[in-house]
Amino acid sequence: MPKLLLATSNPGKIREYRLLLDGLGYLITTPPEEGIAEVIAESGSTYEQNAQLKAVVYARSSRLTTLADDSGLEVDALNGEPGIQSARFAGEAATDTEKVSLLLAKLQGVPWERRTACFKCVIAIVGPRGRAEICRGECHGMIAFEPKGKNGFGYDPIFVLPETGKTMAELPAEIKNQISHRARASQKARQVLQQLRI
Ligand code: ITT
Repeated sequence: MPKLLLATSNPGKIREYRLLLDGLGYLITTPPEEGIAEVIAESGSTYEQNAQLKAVVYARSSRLTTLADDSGLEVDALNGEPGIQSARFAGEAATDTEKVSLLLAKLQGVPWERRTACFKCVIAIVGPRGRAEICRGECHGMIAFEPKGKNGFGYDPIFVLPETGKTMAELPAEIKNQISHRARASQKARQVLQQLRI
């Protein structure tokens, strides 16, 4: 079975991709499993550039088909912040809880109807021929007034899906994996990965 390297150090993303890319005939592997420890400065100014940067660097050092994900949360009342800075929004070493607290503090006093937000996910896949394919997905929702739920990662405890009235962190992984920004981008990524095997 060919290997597919998930070029990420985020355990939440790895958990989700193991399910989202199941059954494609790839053996999913991670940088530590391949003995690779790249430190990449995400120097791009778009999700696309950062995803491509991560995929290309890891594909070069692993010589494997490689998938990278650059994602983020865009909050309308904050003019799209934290956006591509979502991971580093509260400083390099901040925990998910600290990031969530900072975001809630910035939204203090903002009423429900103005708390609209969107999760974005851009996947870059680099195959054996070195060409990068890009797949995008998004998911619209609202920012809660307080965190709820223990599932998922990152900003999931404060991202409410209006159609369910629940936060992403209150939903089981199977449901998040049907509706999330990453799920949507992955539907396209599955097609790309299938093509690369032919
Ligand atoms: P890699 O670059 O190693 O993949 P990262 O966490 O630094 O890991 P990003 O630069 O793409 O990845 O940052 C995305 C951040 O956006 C992530 O750290 C979360 O805080 C947030 N995020 C992305 N997808 C999310 C999701 O499905 N649920 C909650 N938060 C999410």
